[in-house]
Amino acid sequence: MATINFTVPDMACSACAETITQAVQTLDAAATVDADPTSKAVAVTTTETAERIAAAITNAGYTIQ
Ligand SMILES: [Cu+2]
Repeated sequence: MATINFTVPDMACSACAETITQAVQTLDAAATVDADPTSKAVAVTTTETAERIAAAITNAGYTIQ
């Protein structure tokens, strides 16, 4: 498994972090997601590709920087 790091500037609060976590875990139920609204950092440990994780986050309504 690889850890993929994203920056999501419009992740404003813990609810946003939870939404992003759920979106990623809908794609990969085994993924570990560390989403921090303060630093805007999302670290995903997954067997999925970065492209598919990015699409899940984007489809949840967030923009990746
Ligand atoms: Cu929020």
